[in-house]
Amino acid sequence: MSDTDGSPQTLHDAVAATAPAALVADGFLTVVGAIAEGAKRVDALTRRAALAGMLGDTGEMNVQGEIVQVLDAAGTDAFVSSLSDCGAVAALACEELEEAVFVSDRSDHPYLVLFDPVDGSSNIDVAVTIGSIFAIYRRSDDSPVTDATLLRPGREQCGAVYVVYGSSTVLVVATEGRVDGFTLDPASGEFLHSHVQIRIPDKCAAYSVNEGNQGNWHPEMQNAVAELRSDYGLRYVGSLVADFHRDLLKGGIFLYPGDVKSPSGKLRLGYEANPLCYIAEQAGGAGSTGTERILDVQPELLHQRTPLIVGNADVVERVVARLAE
Ligand code: AHM
Ligand code: MG
Repeated sequence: MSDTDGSPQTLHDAVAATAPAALVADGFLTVVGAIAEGAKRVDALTRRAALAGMLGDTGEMNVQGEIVQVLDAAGTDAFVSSLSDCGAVAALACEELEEAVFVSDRSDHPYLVLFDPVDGSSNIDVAVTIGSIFAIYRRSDDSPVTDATLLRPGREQCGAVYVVYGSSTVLVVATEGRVDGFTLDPASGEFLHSHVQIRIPDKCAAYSVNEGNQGNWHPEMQNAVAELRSDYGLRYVGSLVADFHRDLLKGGIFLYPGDVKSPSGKLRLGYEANPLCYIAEQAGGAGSTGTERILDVQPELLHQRTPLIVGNADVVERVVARLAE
């Protein structure tokens, strides 16, 4: 979408023009703006990673039992402060924080945000693409926000965002029935509308899975992936956002299944699987645990893991059918 002079619209103007009016009236642009501000900070740190002291780990372990990278901690600070201060968010949950952050119970803070501040952080030290992922919900009423308030099935999201910090930095935002991409313009420091109404192409171009885990997969999953292997090329970055972004734009399927060692897989429901499956569905794709639509899973824990299969709807369905055999 472009302004009358033909230049691309800003994130603010394009989302204001396309998001559901009820969301725009309720501060959705403020939330997206706060995500964009945090993302610019993470982008700046990523671009200068070694020079900004952003390589390596902090020596600490997060709630998932994973080593916290320096950029994980900096990204957490950036988004917790931009979202807490924006004036529209009631509570936050973040991959790196064991407990939720409760900001305000006031009715003029209608949004809940669950996020992964720096996804694919094992790739930071080797200058490979990373990302940030956000699930956005509207509070269902004005009652005080508690941990339970944050355990919503993904189908109740009112929007979702991811940012991919790659050879360019792109912020993708989805609301009901619509997905758009915005490229960070280094000259103006603005996210500008570059990908209008994204739809997953009909044809699946590649499959994406960590083949190194094959020995731990159940036989049904081994058979399903063998079929994918014979039909498609393999692409695997090892950063979920990077793999998902490629699948969204080029067509593809991403799998991180459960296996004999990790029955629920590796990825987290609340701030990885749910927002990406919401975005996939709005763009014509699908997301499944292997037995259930991801967006229908009722979360029981803030940091719960889930098997994930997401991408072209027909190929996701085909894998789900194989798993049921
Ligand atoms: P993170 O959120 O701690 O970075 O971990 C999630 C990442 C995903 O980005 C990626 O899809 C997956 O872990 C890769 O895992 P593996 O190295 O086991 O293939
Ligand atoms: Mg992650």
